[in-house]
Amino acid sequence: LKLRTANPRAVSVKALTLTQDDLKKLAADKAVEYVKSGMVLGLGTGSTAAFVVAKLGDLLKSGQLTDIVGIPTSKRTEEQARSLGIPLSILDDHPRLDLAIDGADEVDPDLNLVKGRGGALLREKIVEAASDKFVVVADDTKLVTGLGGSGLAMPVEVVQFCWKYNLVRLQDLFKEEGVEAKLRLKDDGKPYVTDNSNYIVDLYFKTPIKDGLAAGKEISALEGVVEHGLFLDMATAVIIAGKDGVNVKD
Ligand code: ABF
Repeated sequence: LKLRTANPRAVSVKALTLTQDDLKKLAADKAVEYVKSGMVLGLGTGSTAAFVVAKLGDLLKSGQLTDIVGIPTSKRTEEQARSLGIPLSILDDHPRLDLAIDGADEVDPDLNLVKGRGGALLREKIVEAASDKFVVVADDTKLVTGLGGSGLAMPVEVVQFCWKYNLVRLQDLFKEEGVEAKLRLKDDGKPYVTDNSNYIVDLYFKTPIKDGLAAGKEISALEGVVEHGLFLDMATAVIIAGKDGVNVKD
């Protein structure tokens, strides 16, 4: 892994007053430097990815970027990009993308990720797998030493028909790790429904996942599971903004 610091002094002086949103924006601005005119781009979901989409809109408006086409990873992102006049298309017309930029919930030292707390993991994983490069943008609160180690949710998208079956099986699968599995609910107490009309079962690990690859395979093997939030060996670069500056790991 290479670690580069982009102009750390300039950023760290300002960092004294930087909010988490400022850090997300710094990471987003750095990521947009990877974008060239004419590219087909995967547009991520979440508050950090939204800064990327906003910046792309600005660059298109000012004429600094031309001819880009975006493939959104969620209806939310599609709406934002459309409102900014970013030309959009679908994966069927562009099954191979040049670059995807997206946020993450957890980033480990080997650039493996947990994603999907924003509920868009299925389309994110497909679009990012279809991209030649996948750049992750995050503030430094997302760094973990082991995936699942933040104590927050590791999402699994499941079909509605068998959500309870999947919840019970997932809990059994990780019994030794003391996992708690919960159906994701909206504020009104009704199940959260993804853009693909599925439910999400969130897994809460008491300790970090020991073998992410094995865990991912076991989860995917359950009938009724559509996708899980472990994004292993997918990111080509991670841009992390923190009080010490903006670091690019690739
Ligand atoms: C998407 O947005 C998701 O994969 C992840 O769950 C979430 C991160 O959101 P935020 O940038 O708002 O923290 O990238």
